[in-house]
Amino acid sequence: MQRFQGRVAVVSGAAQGMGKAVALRLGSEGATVIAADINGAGAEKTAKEIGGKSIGVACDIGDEAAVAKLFAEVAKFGKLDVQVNAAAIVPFTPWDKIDFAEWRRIMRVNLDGLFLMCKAGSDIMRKADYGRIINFCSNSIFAGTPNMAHYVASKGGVMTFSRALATELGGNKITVNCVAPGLVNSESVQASQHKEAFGFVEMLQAIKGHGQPEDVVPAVAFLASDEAHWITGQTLVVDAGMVRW
Ligand code: 4PL
Repeated sequence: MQRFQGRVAVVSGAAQGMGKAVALRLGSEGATVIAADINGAGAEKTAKEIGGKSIGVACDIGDEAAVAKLFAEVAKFGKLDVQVNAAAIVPFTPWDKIDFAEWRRIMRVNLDGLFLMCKAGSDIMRKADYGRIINFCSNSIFAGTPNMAHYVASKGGVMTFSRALATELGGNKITVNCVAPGLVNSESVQASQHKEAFGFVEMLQAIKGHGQPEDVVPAVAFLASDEAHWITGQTLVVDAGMVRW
């Protein structure tokens, strides 16, 4: 399939995990991708793997000035068709270790960063009366997954913000949807104690196995495609049936 021929896409969190997997797929289907990540070298590596006019940009999405710099690069492409917001901090912090600084560290990236990215992206999309925004939620908002109360709160915000943004941007024919993965075997999970939860999570899944970044990609690509124009404000759980709602 070549659903993104001639399309310009920005993907945050594109240096690793699901963000990288999504960036590679959009690129392989023809998109020019601006791969953004706080790990600038990793973002550039992703862009190089895609090839063509794709670029990598170092960006801390929680920093308003850094997001402005990122979108100065996006503006050079003349339009923005697709925005995938995958960047997030995935903490493993027991409740008694969450102080206000730790709470703010997560909110700053997972929610403030999403706000900054969606504000800048939609400012470009509104001019064209076209756009696809896909935000990364998490099935932990349904499960109340332990050791990440601040993360769960931030992802609940991602879902409800996306609903509201879908309403605001519908008049401009911009869709805003979420995917809500379960536990996925990404670099950030492998680097944390979350990796110890695969057995428990698998027990709850309707379909057995350990989620991989590539398992989430098709849902994102569909929501990013032209033909998903009648779907907005939705959250699609992509977790092998761990959560059914
Ligand atoms: C079920 O989003 O949804 C662990 C770590 N377990 O980040 C998540 C589950 C994690 C999740 C998540």
